[in-house]
Amino acid sequence: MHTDHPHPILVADDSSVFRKLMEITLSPQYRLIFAKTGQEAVELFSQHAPALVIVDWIMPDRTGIEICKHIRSHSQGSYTYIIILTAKAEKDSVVAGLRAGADDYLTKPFHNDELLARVGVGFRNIGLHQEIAAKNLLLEELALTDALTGLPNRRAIEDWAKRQLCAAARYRFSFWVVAADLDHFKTVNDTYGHEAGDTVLKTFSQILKANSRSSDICGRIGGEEFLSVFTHASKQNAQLVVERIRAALEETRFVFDGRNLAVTATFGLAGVEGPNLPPFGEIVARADAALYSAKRHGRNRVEIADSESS
Ligand code: GH3
Ligand code: MG
Ligand code: MG
Repeated sequence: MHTDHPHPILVADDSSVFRKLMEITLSPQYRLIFAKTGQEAVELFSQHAPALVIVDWIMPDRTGIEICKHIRSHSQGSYTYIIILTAKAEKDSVVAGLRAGADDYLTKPFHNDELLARVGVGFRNIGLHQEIAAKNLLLEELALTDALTGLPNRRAIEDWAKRQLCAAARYRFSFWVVAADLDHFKTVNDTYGHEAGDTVLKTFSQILKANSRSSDICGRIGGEEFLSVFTHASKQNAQLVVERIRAALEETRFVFDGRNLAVTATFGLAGVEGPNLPPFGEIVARADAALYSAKRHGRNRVEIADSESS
């Protein structure tokens, strides 16, 4: 019975005798695919993305070095463990093979149990590579996510926005930055406690998310400050969306300590459009200036920065 390896082992050898010997030893435990030539090995590699490749050092059309190099330069995301097979213990080819990217080698004629043991080591290595890749992915996600709300954090927004801003300049679509800040939020914390404050932050996050397109981004950049970016929107539409968000929060009733509470937020908007766009930080600064002007004018409102390049 095959063990549950999702990816097969690719065995590349021009000798039918060695292919048969490999099959006898490995097929009870592993799923195998066979290549008779170097060219076939390269093709099967890209078709099947094998986790482990056992490759004969000398084949008529390609050398083991070429195949190792090919595999290393065409890796499809996951690590491929390569074992080379050399006819005798030719130290030179072993060294060259390891240099070209092989992980291990076996000398022909091989010992069945040694082959099995080395393949086992290979899969152990592959398992470790997969664990590291999964952890890296998770860490990357965590590094870009605000833990309280699950929204993208400042770094994630900046990364995304900088790329989008280049596209906006090139394809001339509009780019809007919305800065939002909850009003008198310190009072919410002071009166009802930090947990109540956190509930408000989470609810506001949901409102932001529900009112932005999946092609846009909204995130929490710190404390009770949020930043969103809308693209492909007219001034009117951008204003409409933000007004809808403002109203949705205002209409939400929170119940803390048996008391009804309404929370509001203030918004600043800044938009650009055209072939020459200012850096992202500059647009954020303009949105912030509009936000603070709106705070001064009474809070719970939306103000738009004077347009420059639109
Ligand atoms: P303004 O209307 O001028 O914006 O007043 P404000 O009270 O909202 O602004 P201020 O910046 O003085 O206070 C922000 C408060 O946000 C202070 C802090 O208690 C609270 N805060 C920041 N981060 C968090 C958090 O993660 N959770 C909770 N519950 N509160 C937070
Ligand atoms: Mg505030
Ligand atoms: Mg603040």
